[in-house]
Amino acid sequence: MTSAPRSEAAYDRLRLRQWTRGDAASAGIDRRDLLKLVAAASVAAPLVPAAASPASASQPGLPGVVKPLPPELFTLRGTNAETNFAALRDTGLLTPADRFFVRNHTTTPSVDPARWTLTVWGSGLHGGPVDFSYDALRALPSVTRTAFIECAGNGRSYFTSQQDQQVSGTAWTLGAIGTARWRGVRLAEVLRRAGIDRHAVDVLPRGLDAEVVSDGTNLGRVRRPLPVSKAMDDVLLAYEMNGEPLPPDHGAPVRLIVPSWVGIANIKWVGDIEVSAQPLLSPWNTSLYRLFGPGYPAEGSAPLTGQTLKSAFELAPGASFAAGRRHLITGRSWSGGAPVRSVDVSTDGGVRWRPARLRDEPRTGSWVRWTADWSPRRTGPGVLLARATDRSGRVQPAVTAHNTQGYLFDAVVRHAVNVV
Ligand SMILES: Nc1nc2c(c(=O)[nH]1)N[C@H]1C(S)=C(S)[C@@H](COP(=O)(O)O)O[C@H]1N2
Ligand SMILES: [Mo]
Repeated sequence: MTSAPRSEAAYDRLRLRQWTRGDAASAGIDRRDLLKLVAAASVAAPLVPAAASPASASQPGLPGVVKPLPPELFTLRGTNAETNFAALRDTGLLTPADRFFVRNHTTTPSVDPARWTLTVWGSGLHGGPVDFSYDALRALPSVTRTAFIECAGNGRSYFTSQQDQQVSGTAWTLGAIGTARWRGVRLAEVLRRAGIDRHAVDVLPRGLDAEVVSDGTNLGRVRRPLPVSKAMDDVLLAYEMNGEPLPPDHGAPVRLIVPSWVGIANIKWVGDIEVSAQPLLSPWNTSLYRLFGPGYPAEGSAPLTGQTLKSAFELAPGASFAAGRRHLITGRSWSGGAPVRSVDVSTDGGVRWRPARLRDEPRTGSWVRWTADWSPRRTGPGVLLARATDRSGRVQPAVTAHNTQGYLFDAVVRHAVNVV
């Protein structure tokens, strides 16, 4: 990973300065609308509650999502479906596509690969636009890698339930993450074939899903610029997930995989990629996916890049355990910064901690499964905690600093259980 958050911050100051002077482009949205959105981002609105969806009773799914979303596997939240962590207990390292969370700004589009083309265009190319058909893309050298995708707002609801703070956005618990094995073409390969110029600074992939209208403002199609350094590094244009063609809800026929970065970078249903010699802005790197609030500048932090550090038990909320028996408790930990080094577990509400047993070789951009034994003696309510440390030395804190949109929650989550 070449672009440390610090260089992204410096680069972003340049991007914003150029934008103020009118040298940076915010195509697809009016400048004044974008400024208004940035101003509004520093105020938190209430969380979107879980959908009390009448559809889920008769037909387990969401109108905008193709795959079934049975309640034992998913919790529906607006247009999105959160994976129930308890449903991962019998899965391996990889999350099967039928259990992978779905985050849709609008609805899953139906894209015919035979008629699909990827258009690469913009001022950062030597020549004019270059089109790649699905077959042409599949004929290029392929690479395979295991990577998690995690929404920047994963864990957001704990700002409210654990820290008593107001944040806006989807009220995820910890299930807005999944890990899969992706196969595709390196974005760098495609950009080189399209004739990327050394003056290129930003790469803007855009989805083929519907335009997003938020509070009456049309934000345009989902798109978020990547600095050229990241785009040329480890990003994939993926067409396979766990050995199968990409499913519709996860971006068929082709999506971006941006390892270790916030979920929004992984643009689904990509239709075109602008390569620009000028810095680019979109709502998804200005008013969204930055940290806003008292501790941050008015225009927010630099755009979010790497994910943070988290742990989750593969248990339902309030899960029951029989007293006087030995139980195997399981969970997973992950970090966008470095491989997980160790995980500690507490079964007494955080007084004593002991190491969990790691079941996987920790790797960058993936998660590790872990286990611990627990023999509860006394009946009644209890709290389980898991705290990960990564190889950069980062440890999950007790509290996450507040930001209005509830991004990057990394504090230790208190998982309520019942001993019976
Ligand atoms: N085109 C498009 N790409 C998108 C989105 C979207 O709504 N449209 N959602 C983004 C967000 S916020 C996340 S967290 C991930 C979720 O990927 P998944 O639905 O495959 O789990 O996709 C990202 N890519
Ligand atoms: Mo997301």
